[in-house]
Amino acid sequence: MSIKRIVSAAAALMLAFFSAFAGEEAPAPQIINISDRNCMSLDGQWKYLVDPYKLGYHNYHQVPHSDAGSFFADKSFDDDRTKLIEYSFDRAGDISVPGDWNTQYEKLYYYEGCVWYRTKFRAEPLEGKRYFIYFGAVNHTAIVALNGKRLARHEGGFTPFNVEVTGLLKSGDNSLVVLVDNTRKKDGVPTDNSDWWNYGGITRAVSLVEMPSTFIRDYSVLMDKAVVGKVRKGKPARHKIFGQVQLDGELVAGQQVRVAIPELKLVAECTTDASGKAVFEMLAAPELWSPDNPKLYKVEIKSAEDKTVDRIGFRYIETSGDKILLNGKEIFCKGISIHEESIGASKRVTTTAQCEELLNTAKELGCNFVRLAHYPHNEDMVRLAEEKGLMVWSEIPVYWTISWGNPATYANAQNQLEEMITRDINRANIVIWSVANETPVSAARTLFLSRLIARAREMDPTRLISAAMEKTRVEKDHFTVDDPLLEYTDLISFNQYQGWYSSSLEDCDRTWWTFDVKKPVFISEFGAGALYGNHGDVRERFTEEYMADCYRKNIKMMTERMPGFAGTTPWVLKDFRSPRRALNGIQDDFNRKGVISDKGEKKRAFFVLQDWYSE
Ligand code: GCB
Repeated sequence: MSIKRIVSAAAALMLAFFSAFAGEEAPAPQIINISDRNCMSLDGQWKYLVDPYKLGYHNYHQVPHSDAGSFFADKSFDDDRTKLIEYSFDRAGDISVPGDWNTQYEKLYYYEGCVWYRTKFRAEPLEGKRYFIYFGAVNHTAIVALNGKRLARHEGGFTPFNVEVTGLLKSGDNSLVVLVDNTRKKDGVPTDNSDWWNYGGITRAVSLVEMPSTFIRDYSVLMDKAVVGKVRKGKPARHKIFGQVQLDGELVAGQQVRVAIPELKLVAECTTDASGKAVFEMLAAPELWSPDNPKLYKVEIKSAEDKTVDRIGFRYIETSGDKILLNGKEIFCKGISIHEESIGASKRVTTTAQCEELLNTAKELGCNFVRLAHYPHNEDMVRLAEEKGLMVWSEIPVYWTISWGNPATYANAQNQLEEMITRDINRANIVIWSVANETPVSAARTLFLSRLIARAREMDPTRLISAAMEKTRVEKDHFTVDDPLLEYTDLISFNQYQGWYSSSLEDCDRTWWTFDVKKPVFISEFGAGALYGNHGDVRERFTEEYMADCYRKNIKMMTERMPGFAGTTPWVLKDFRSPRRALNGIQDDFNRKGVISDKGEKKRAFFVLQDWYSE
């Protein structure tokens, strides 16, 4: 082959490669408070095609297909049988959206890879309106196409995204195709190794959203902790309520925006800058949100063409020495960690009732706090927790051994952090953003995490920021946390499994702790495994007796020999599916550290924790 031909073949390949990525740019900026919008649900039975070799995406030499040549085109063998079309969504099986695929079909239980989803829906787009397809979450990457045109690619399995379809949405029938890929990747966030089920699919609700041409895309309404002016006896203290409103559409400086809290008789009138952002502040003495009084106010936000209403609570959270203060008063966080997996069927949560069931169990335990592990949970979960007076620790799946040196991995982690904070910045119950879980200490990792922390503080100056770190042995039974990340976090928060992983039950009785910095100590995990109904000697692993004793000993250790102990979220509310649990007859693909079983039965440890929390 001549040099010229090689060069032109390479150029053709490059062109094919890059043109395939046209239409796979990032989605439109996130629209918040979606439940208040004019939405048409696209949930229901979609068609699905399993595609482990990405046949519908690229050819046998792995050159990506054009839109027309790919499954995004939604053609069918039956359209014209003289043509070779080797797929048909119309002939494919049905799959529920939202839902994970693993628990819908036995053949997909362990499946990790690509699955194509297709739904057809009717629409009547109106002149002058803008349209978006909103996805609550798709695990892990999604490429979205409408009516044969590829539009956007989103990475991150637990945060929402929306794709603009204005102009493409047709009157009458529309075809929406999503290529979902849950392949685990070394450079991914999470990485290829974790301790939860890698549920694939369109796991949260999908809707078609109609917006005015210039609309309110996102906003924050936050309370500053500083008290303004003198506090008069018997009167609530005044604070600054501040925030910003971001418009989307035709942006010129000087657009009017109004933020009102009718119950407080408060109105802020402000105007946008050239980028469509308006900032405001007002003084107020609201009734404060707390676990005992989860008060929410109706907040109205108006622009020339748009209006949205939210329910927002006001509170302030801070630390003072080794104490956590909520609204200026010390609070002990009585928590539990929760995975987003339903009780009973043990699948990805898809309904409000399933969120209710998990949170009500936490309330029954006596909790005022939940750690929503190890990724952002669905919005219903956070909002319901807010109504029930449960404070929340919310985190991104930077878990164990991320590729710290890879800029793309960092960009992915930061994007997930930003999407989480954008969606939930107005939730009063979220008191901690956490950037990582049990990450091995190294210079590259601390730099990675400190950058995430700086970004979180920049987006939201009103919350505590932390990470679930790990313990360090000083000598024999004496432990501490020796982690350079402590310089950046508000808490000394860490997971410790005294009595389960690293030591015997008796060791708990001797373990003692000291810390070199004075910050609140938060035990983000402790626990032990037991199969519900498995009884035996207190020293026998996986019996309820062992687990209950481990809880008793840990509670004693933390309350008596851990200075600055300010809260805990034991691991974990419910037995959850994990591919790392291979002990048949006991684990059967479940991590058995739940204080309730996968079916919801209460283990003895549940009552130990409940008794302690009720003290
Ligand atoms: C941990 C992890 C959590 C695991 C748990 C366990 O430290 O943070 O994701 O599931 O231990 O059970 O091993």
